[in-house]
Amino acid sequence: MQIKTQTVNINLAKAVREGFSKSPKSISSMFLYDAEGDRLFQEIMKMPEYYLTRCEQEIFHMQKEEIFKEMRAFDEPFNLLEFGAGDGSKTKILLRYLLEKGANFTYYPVDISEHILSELAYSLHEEMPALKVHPMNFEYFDAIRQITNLSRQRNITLFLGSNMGNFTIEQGIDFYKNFARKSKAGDLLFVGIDRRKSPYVIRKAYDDPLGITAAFNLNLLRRMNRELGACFNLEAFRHYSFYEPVSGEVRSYLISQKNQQVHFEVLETQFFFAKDELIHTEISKKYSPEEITRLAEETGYKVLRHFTDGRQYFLNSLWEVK
Ligand code: AVI
Repeated sequence: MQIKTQTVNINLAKAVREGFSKSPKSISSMFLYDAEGDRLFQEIMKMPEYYLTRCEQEIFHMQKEEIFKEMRAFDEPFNLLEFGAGDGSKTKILLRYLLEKGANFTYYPVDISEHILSELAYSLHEEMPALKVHPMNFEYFDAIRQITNLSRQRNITLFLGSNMGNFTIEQGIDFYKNFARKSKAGDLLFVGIDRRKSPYVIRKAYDDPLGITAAFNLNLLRRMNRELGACFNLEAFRHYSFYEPVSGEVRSYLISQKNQQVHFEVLETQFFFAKDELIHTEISKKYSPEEITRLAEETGYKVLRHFTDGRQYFLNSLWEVK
């Protein structure tokens, strides 16, 4: 198979070499988001079982006035950063309101997907031509390094959609501490968090009957076929996810359905997958409000306020850098 060098993803190659040499095999969930992964995630957000997006939208629609009052968003100019901006479907509710009310700010959406970021920039230009936008195509930790290059105005940073749930506890602590260190006193962080709730509700959100989540997970293999010249047969793996209510983690895996050897042309190597062997692909952690407050305080922030939806499924928490 002929692989064009420009399509070879060095980070993915490194992640595969490391992650597939461990037991159990694993790969970071950030590689779920190629163009097809972005599209499938947008489908997931529309699924009736995936309550997260609608709960957060409800919070924004119902409480935007209160949120921005608490942020003091109309007092002085500020930088509005967003980690993992995605298609901006929820953020647009906030951006529209800020523009309507005359807030003075520049929007910096950060995303690892170049594709989704350029779509977002285009749609914002069409829908809100007055908005000042500077897209930043970085991984989260690289983006943090860029933050000191922004103007000295106050930073208000959004980290919505339960994106932080995809961190392990250690990664989350590392991320928030790092971010607090780079921030100025008084900078704000507004995080969207999926709350602990009935395990039945959570389990369904990650294993829908139409198999959209399964397709999203399996797309990782298709991506490796395309970008690393791998020869995965997608039929020979199955999506498996479960919610563990004590840790509050949904864990997602791909499970090999038979003994199989998969060759990676670009890596000039092959990996063996035994029947029923797992590849761990994602953690989606759920938090209680107490866990959130503890996490904020341990990592250099003071919680100003929690905002929640009518069913108390989701929570947006506003933190100030100490
Ligand atoms: C992007 N992230 C917050 C989603 C989540 O809920 O963990 C990704 C996802 N994975 C399966 N369904 C949705």
